[in-house]
Amino acid sequence: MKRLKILLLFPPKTSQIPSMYKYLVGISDQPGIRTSCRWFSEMETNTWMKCIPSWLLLLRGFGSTELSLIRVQLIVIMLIVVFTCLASAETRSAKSSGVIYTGGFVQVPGQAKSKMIATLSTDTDPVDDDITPPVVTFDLPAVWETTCSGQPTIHISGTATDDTGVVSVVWENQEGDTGTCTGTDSWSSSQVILVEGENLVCVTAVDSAGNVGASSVLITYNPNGPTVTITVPTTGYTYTTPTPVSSLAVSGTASGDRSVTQVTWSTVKGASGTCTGTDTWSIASVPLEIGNNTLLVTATDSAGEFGSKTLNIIVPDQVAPSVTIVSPTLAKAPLRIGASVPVSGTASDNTSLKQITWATDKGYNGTCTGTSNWSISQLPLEIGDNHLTVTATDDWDNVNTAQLTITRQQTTVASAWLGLTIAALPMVPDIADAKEAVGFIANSWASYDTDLGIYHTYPDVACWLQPKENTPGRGFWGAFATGTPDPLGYATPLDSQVTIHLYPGWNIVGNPYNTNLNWEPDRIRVRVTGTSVWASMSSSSDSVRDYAIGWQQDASNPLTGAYYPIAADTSDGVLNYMAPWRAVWIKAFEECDLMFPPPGDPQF
Ligand SMILES: [Ca+2]
Ligand SMILES: [Ca+2]
Repeated sequence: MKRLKILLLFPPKTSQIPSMYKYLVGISDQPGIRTSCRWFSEMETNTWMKCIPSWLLLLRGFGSTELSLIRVQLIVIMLIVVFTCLASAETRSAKSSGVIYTGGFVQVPGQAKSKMIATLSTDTDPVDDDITPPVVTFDLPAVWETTCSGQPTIHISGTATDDTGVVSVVWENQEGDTGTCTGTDSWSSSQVILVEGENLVCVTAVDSAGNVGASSVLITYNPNGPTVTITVPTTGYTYTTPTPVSSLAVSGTASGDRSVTQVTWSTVKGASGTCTGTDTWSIASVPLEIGNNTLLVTATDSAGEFGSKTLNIIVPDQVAPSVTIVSPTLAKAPLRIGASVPVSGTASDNTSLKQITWATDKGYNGTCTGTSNWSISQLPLEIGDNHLTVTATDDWDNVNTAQLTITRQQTTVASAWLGLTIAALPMVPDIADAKEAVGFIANSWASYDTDLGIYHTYPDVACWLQPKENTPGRGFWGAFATGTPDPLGYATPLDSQVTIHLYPGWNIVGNPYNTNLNWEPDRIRVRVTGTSVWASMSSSSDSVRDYAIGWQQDASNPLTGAYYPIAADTSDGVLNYMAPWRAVWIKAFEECDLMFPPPGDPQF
């Protein structure tokens, strides 16, 4: 696996195109944030590049004849990428035919020191899909532009993160000095060499796929300035407070060839002030926030020369995040039908959330999509209780959890929905599109419109499961292959009342509940439209017949079958209950509402 990287840039500080120059090349996938940069020398200009504006210089040659053809091809693409980026002031990254394009503007803080822009790289290993470079950040120096004095070396440190893992981290300055940093995810080096004046120091991280990410800092080195040391709370580079305090006392010394006239301080959180004392100075109270409060102490001498020292003061976050499961609700969780359920919720933290993960006692687990608003697209469920634990983790690895028990109900769809069926869904389905929800053969799905006396056949939306809330109680003709799907949704609570509207004539009425429903005309209620009085079906013979007609598939040929009666009386061939997932014909003589006794409400 070999990667060939081509990098573009704006020349720093000059509009001239030199034949030899050192250039900072930067790459970004987010406007305003450098994710990569690198120094190059031996920049070449070629005659056919003259069409490019003089302020935009190009790429280094490969110096390898076998690559010349690739070079020409890529240069053409490169120009398109560059000008696209210039025109849109945005960045983008794409991969096509083994070529990775990344482009965009990067405004380096503190004027036009260097602005950088776009990169292409060839990916000779099409199997490798990692095109994400590591992201490098500095902890020290914590600000992009800083100063230092004393010894001509500086300590730098920071982090490098990557989706597949960082392999190595190196630093390099514009003089060509380079060194390997200690560590990868957390890296540091105490031996970065400085020259008097401005030093652009670049740290480059490489991931296992060869993607390069980098970041830089600009350090102004003044060898004549006073040397500042920090002695309290530590002489090291980093101090982590034992508890989340809001302020800290800091003190140290300053000395040089001339007398020190003033020592000032500032933090990256925006606090600043003048220290008490000079040769030995102190700050009574540096205000702190959770996170890194890098402190910069600067001493000025009688000649106006200055020197500085930084200390990372880290205040730990010890507050756990909060996490809540919003859907399913506690009321719906015991009612789930089907092999999975979408889950969603919220989380929050006093600093920031790293990730939300989930696991069930059935052995399933994963990472949620999102953090403050998180979701699990489909949580796998097994029949019975599924204990779900959702865990929120903040950037400091504090955790908190939320639990919910989701019960997947036993269903008998497979037997009820074999072959030709008068089907019912005792549930509010997740999906209104009947085909998507129940998966019948071809377009073999229809509802009967008693009022109009016609069938509505799929894809007519009149036979869809909408409004979804009105699905319990409806009935449909459907034809199913063996191995019918389990529709996803929430069952009707067994103690809830379902009102079913009937029109004069034969109506297809579904069992609204996921259980057998005894046919009890004394308890089944009827209310004539326009009135408010419910009467028993037994005493409503002018409104509705007190029996129903069901359909039973032929076991040997389920695409055929025969009608059978459902009534209170259990004489020959009569069934006295409605099975779940089935619907029946019921004849009304006038427009009325029907209500079955809820199986979970014996008082009904
Ligand atoms: Ca990567
Ligand atoms: Ca926290």
